[in-house]
Amino acid sequence: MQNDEIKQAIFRGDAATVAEGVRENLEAGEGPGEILNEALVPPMIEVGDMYERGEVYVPEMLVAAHAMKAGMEILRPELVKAGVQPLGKVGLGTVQGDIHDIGKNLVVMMLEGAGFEVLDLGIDVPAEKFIEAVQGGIDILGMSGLLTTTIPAMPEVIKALEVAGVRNQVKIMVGGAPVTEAYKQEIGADGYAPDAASAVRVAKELLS
Ligand code: B1M
Repeated sequence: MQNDEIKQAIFRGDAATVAEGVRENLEAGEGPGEILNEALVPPMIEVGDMYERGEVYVPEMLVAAHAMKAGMEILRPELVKAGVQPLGKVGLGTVQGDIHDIGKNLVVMMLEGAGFEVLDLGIDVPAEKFIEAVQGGIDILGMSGLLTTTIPAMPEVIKALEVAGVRNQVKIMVGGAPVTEAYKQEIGADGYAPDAASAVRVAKELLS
């Protein structure tokens, strides 16, 4: 299947066609890294850019990310087999006491779409689980929080990482509606992103 056909399927959220295209191109002998970088990543970058320019909204981005994910599910084992290195590994979860995950899931999908490996830690994540993720070897730790009452868990996790002696092993990115650039600075995180598209840009900057 032509990359442009896969791209159009991602734009309209047609998961079945994206999956079929990836399968077909693998069977035709195309490399999994090539499919990732030439068929799946560019449309997701384009959707992210369109979102940042205000040309599409969260639902369009969600629909595109879901379709891309269908392709990723087929591609992931092939990428592992072929030893294709991800851009970096991100561990991401919603902080303790907080069960909002729509935005966090979107960030996960956009990061995957950009070529990051993502360990989704889920919701209501205690500090210990964030520490374990860092000890397991990730490049970026992402914390999402939607409640003014739960985002104080973010500096607590950062303190817990310091106590565990692993703070310097990882970059920390924070986000969620009540989080701001000023809050990121106040708590000593390394990056803040206001939305899923900019989370990809910030993650790349943190690793550059
Ligand atoms: Co809740 N809720 N909610 N809720 N909820 C809000 C957040 C609230 C603003 C509604 C309101 O009062 N107007 C309010 C918070 C007020 C505050 O703290 N200032 C609120 C409240 C109070 C509550 C409860 C306490 C209500 C109650 O029970 N009394 C309760 C708390 C439960 C808990 O967490 N312990 C609660 C429950 C729920 C539901 C379960 C019903 C449901 C969540 C379902 C789910 O997530 N699976 C829910 C929802 C849906 C919302 C609203 C309506 C929508 C949130 C959302 O999904 N937005 C919300 C009101 C609103 O925003 N209009 C509200 C869409 C999503 C794509 O955006 O999550 O901001 P967002 O994510 C963005 C960015 O923030 C950023 O990128 C994302 C994509 O662009 N981003 C990151 C997010 N994480 C990031 C991480 C990054 C980088 C960027 O790096 C790591």
